[in-house]
Parts: sequence; C-alpha cells; structure tokens
Amino acid sequence: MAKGIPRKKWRGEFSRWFDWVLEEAGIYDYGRYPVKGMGIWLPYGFQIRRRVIELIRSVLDSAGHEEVLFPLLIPETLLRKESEHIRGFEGEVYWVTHGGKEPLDIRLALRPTSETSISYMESFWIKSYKQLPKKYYQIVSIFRYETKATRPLIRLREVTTFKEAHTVHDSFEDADRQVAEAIELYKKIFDELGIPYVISRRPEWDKFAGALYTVAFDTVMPDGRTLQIGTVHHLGQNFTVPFEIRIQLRDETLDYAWQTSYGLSDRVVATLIAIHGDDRGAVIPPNVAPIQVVIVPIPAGSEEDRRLVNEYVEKVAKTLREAGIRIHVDDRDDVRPGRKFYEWEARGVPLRIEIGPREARSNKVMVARRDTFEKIELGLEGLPEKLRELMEDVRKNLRERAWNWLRTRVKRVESIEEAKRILEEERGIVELPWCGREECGLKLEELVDAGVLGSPLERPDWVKGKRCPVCGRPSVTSIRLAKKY
Ligand code: A5A
Ligand code: ZN
Repeated sequence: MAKGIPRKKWRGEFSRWFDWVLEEAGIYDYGRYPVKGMGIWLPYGFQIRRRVIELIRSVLDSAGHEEVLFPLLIPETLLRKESEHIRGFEGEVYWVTHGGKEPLDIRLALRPTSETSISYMESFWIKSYKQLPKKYYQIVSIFRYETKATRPLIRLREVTTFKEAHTVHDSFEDADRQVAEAIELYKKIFDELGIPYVISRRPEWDKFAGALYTVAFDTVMPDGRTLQIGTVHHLGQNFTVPFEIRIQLRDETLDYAWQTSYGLSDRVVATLIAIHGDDRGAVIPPNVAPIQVVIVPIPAGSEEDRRLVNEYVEKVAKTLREAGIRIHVDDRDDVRPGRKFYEWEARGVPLRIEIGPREARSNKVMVARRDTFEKIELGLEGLPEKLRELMEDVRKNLRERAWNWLRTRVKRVESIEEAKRILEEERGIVELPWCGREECGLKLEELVDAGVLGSPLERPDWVKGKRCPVCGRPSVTSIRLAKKY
C-alpha cells in the first residue's frame, strides 16, 4: 500500500481517512471551494447520491408521500411566526438583504428547513379532515450557518441532499402514528444501505426547535463518535396555530390540525461510506453502487491471446449488460492491472472480474469480492444470476459486519466513573439508568463530559431496580451518552 494513506481504524485518523476516501474515490471535493461548509458532488459521488435519493423516494412514495418543491427563500415574517422555531434557528440563518443595489423591505431567509413556508401554504390548501393525512416531502438544498466545525457531508452549511417530509393530521394520535410510520420507513432505508443505528427519544432540552418531541437515529462512526443520521418530530399544533391551519373535524367542529416532520441529509451518504469503507477505500453496497462489476482484462503475451481475451471480455460484458448489471470494462492499455485494481478498490466497486487467456480458454471468469477480498472462479453459464447472488451476499455481509460492530460499541454501565472512562478510552455509546429528570440529565452531560442522545422508546428491562447515578432516585428509563459529532 502507498505510504501516507491514513488508516480508517486508527483513532484520530478517521477524519483524515474520510477526507482521503472522498477525494480518492472521486466522490466529493471539499475544502477548495471558497465558501466554508460547501463542497462539490463529483460525477462518481453524484451517481451514488442519485441512487440513495432514488431509494428514499421509492420508500416514501410507496407509503403515500407526495413530492413537492417549495421556494428557497422564506420571508422573515413567516420564519418568525413560531417563536421556539426562530429561537432555535436564529443564529444559523443566512439572510438575503438586497436585490441588486436595492435593500429589500423584508429580509429573505435561505431556508434552514421548511416548516414555516410549507405550513403557510397548507393553511390555504387544507380545510377538512377528509383531506388528511397529507404527506408531503421535498429533496432540496438547505442552508445553516453552522458554528461547530464543518466537515464534508457531515456538517455542511449548504446541505444539498436535505429530504424533509411534512405531514398533516386530524388528531394528536394520528400524528403519533405517523411518527411510528416514519421510524419504520427510516429503518427500511438504513437497512437497505446496511447502516446500523440506535433510535432514541431526544431529551426535552435537545429536541427540534418547535417540536413536541423528537426521535433520532444515531450511528457510531469508525472513530467511536456518534452521528445523528435522521430525525422524526411530532410538531403538535405548534405551527398550525400561528399559521392558522384550521380544519373541519369529523364531528363538524373546527380545530387546528396536527403535524409531523422528518428529515435526512447528505449524512446518509457520508455514513454509508464511512461505515463500510476500509483501508483501501470505499466499499459501496451493490444496490447503490454506480458500477456493480468492473471487468479488468489481464494483458496477454501473444497477439492471438490478446485477441482471444478482448473478444471474451466483450462477450462477458454484453451478457452482463443485457442482464441489467451495471458494469464497466476498464480497457485502458496504458495502465497496469495492479493500478486498476487499486483504483476500483478505492472507489468501492463491489465485484471485480479478471479475465486473462486462461479464463478465455476455459469459459470462466475470476471474481474478486471487495468486502472480503475472496476470489471465486465462475463459469459463464448463468453468470448474471450468480453475480446477483454474490452481490446480495456482499450487501448482507456489509450490513451484518456493520451491525456487529455497532453492537460492540454500546455499553451498559451503572456509574458515572465507568461511563466517563469508557467514552474516554473507547468512545461509542454508554447507557446508564436514569430517573428521567432534566436536572440529572444535564448533570450527567457535565460529569461524563459527553452529549446525551436520549432514551430508548420503550423502557428497558435492565434498569429495573437500578438507581439514577446522579440523585439516587429509582430509575424510570435509561439515558444514552456519547461523544457526538
Ligand atoms: N425539518 C426537520 C425535519 C429538521 O430540520 N430536522 S433536523 O434539524 O433534525 O435535520 C434533519 C437531519 O438533517 C438531521 O437529523 C441530520 O441528520 C441532518 N442535518 C442537520 N444539519 C445538518 C448539517 N449541517 N449537515 C448535514 N446534515 C445535517
Ligand atoms: Zn436523577
């Protein structure tokens, strides 16, 4: 391996490894564009992103969501209508103050999220319970002037792949049910991508600005820090009251509607790359891989052998292409096979086929798996199906590997000292018994020197009979702490 390439698993080097892989694999160019927190999706990365978006779309569409597209600009008057919301976002808003040389009467915000603009329009559209539930979503750029350290795809100021869903309901309970549905949909999306997660109800003091409550998906990055990869919010009537989304109910009375919203971002692509990758680069799950199989001809000595190999490569390529497998033939003749292997490994192509004179003569191919480096010889007969099976195996293996790893990173502890030591030495997530009081949660953050992720949605059995390590009261649930991104 070339010198100077950072090692993913070495703590302290993950960030460098991540920057390296984004560049080496041609995914995202970050740090050169002269606006902080904004990067460029490169052609190969764009293809991955596109497939991830397609997956998100198909999951949402099949659950009755409708895609829409709202304006990027939100007038200050709208953004200020819900007081908690603006309090939460005030420090992160980019403002448009001029049109050419003219100062604007009302400043326009680059949307940091779209609850306000969508609620405003919903007040014209939605009048009756008969129209509900209504589920909209859009996939757009949002802008947040983040003050924490920005990082490629992980903490951006222009979030270019923001999927925000916004739903409307005729009761608190139906919005509650929608939260549960959204959680199931997100599980499906993350499972398809092999991204493991922990689901927590965020504490009161760390919920979305304007929500009744927030449920978050977090994952553990290779360096042991956690990353929030998606959130689902019950918005109650917090936006429908100021925006006057009043509906006629089944019993003919009028009431304000109820809402939820839930979001995903570029972080989905970031975690996909961070979690499955290794010291050789990215490992892209076959279902979203722009190239599923790369074919590398192995140069032959004689003119005759060369022709034989080329013809056979063409034949294999044609068969696979016609079967709908996304292939690429790397027939560059000025690049050695070793170099090609290195490049395609960095890009994370799940399967590589090597074809030399031996394979051409025996009607076989040599297949190398990107996830395990295992080499398998396959005959031409039924090759597309066999490759499909292999790809499914790669996908499952990636998912299992990632889940097994995540499980080892979640530890139950009962004392503050132990929690602190584990997060200091190993990072990951610690779970402690908790009395449920905010006072103790905040104290824990301080004493353990970590952030709170929240509590499991259901009270866990193991905390029964255990006490809150801060106040000694009986625990009612557990609380999760981690060093967060
Ligand atoms: N309107 C709701 C859905 C909302 O905005 N929720 S949120 O603020 O929690 O954002 C949704 C998700 O977007 C987060 O869970 C996080 O995964 C991602 N996200 C938020 N800020 C981000 C940033 N600066 N860069 C990348 N991803 C971000
Ligand atoms: Zn307590």
